[in-house]
Amino acid sequence: MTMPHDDDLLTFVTGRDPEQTEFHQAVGEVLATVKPVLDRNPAYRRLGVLERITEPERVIIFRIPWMDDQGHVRVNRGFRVEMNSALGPYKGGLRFHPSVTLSIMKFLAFEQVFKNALTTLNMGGGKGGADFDPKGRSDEEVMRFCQAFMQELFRHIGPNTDIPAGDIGVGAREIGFLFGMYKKLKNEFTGVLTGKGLTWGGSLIRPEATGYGVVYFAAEMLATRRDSLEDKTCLVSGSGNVAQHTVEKLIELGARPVTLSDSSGFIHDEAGIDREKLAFVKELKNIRRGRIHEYAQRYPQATYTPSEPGADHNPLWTIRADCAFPCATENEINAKDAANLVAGGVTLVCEGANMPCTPAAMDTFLDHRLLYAPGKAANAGGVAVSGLEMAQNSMRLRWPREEVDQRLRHIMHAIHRTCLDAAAAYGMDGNYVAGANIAGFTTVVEAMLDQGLV
Ligand code: NDP
Ligand code: 2IT
Repeated sequence: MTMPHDDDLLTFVTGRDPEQTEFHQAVGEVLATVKPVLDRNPAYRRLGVLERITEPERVIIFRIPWMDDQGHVRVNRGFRVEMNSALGPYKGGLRFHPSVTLSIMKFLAFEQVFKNALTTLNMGGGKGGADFDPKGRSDEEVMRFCQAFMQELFRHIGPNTDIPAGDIGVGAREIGFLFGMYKKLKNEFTGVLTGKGLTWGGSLIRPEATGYGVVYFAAEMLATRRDSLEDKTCLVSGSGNVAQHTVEKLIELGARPVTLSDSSGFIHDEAGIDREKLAFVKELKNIRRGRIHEYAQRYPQATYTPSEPGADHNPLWTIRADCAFPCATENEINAKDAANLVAGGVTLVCEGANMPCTPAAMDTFLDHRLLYAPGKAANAGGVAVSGLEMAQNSMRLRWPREEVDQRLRHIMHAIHRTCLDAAAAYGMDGNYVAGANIAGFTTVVEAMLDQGLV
């Protein structure tokens, strides 16, 4: 097949898999910013790097049959997209959510390749998951599902091949069940998954790492304007792993987080979510697996607004604030939400989720010269500490909390610097989107070219 010129590459990628809209969105965003890199390096076009980098090295799709508590057979679809191994074994999370499709898996795996490159650790990019909905399922059902999922996945992964972790719907409980089945099938106790329990190979700070890293990145951005998070009113969406630890670090740094959400709606607590209220949220979400509206019952000064399916904007993003941290899911901020954020006084948007802003929302933030950090830079702390978990597993020892946290801080500081330097090198000072894409892309491409046409 003749390969298209890079101007036509997006058309080619789109035409090949017309239904994969999320994947096209992620590819389109990277292609739009790396053009100057291709112009400066003519060999990149000659060697077909764009064609190679947008095609997964391998995709595995499999059937997951399992039995529910009523004895009914259920069948879900499982995925693992092994996108790029130029920098190391495939690395990236598993998502269990009914919205999971090949398009979602490919967009997440594509983003992961550049994110992992930014950490400077030796990790390639991958992503996986299933269209399984854990909501309302018993622990026993979740266990049987995880075991059935691993009964196929185990033959494709390994500590030097592909190391999955958590993402939406996959936390400590699921990683435990997945690890148990992997260990049994392989008769091996190895660091094949990250996010493990502390007594069986997990790293301190891994549960906190994504959210903490997001806030460290935001603090770095503010420091460029001689500002800090102290007394800043912050909007946070989501109420899972990333949102909880974003709120935790915001509180520690003197900011005032005032919102949290789930797919049913959001709470607004003008007085601020403090440590005690956050402890309530953690118990509600991680142990009782309840809904966020309960927050407003427990703390009646807070308001609860149910989400309106099909609405053209989310009222969460109309609340007056200084900073916004979208930490739920992709495309949760559209152009109208972005305009509302700007009108409401927000000057910093730091993405905890992967691709939470639509391309039009992104343009709004860049046009208004907000401090705007894309997820592949700002939420890289999670996978970075996964990399540190792998290092500790290889050494068969465990670093203290302070050491892991210090390394995380250092990595986030370095990613921030890398983004600014890469953007400046191409005359796009202060554009973190361009900086993250250019720096990640260049690192991966150089490694691919070193390794020949494979
Ligand atoms: P969790 O499953 O712990 O929490 C997800 C949260 O987002 C829940 O509050 C959930 O609400 C909400 N949510 C999920 N899907 C939707 C939806 N379609 N509409 C509205 N709300 C939704 O996941 P994480 O906190 O781990 O992940 C959140 C984001 O962060 C994702 O984009 C993920 O890819 C990204 N991320 C995660 C990392 C990690 O280490 N965990 C690392 C880097 C990025 P509900 O309960 O109603 O579904
Ligand atoms: O999107 C992500 O970076 C994650 N879900 C974490 C991946 C990992 O391997 O820790």
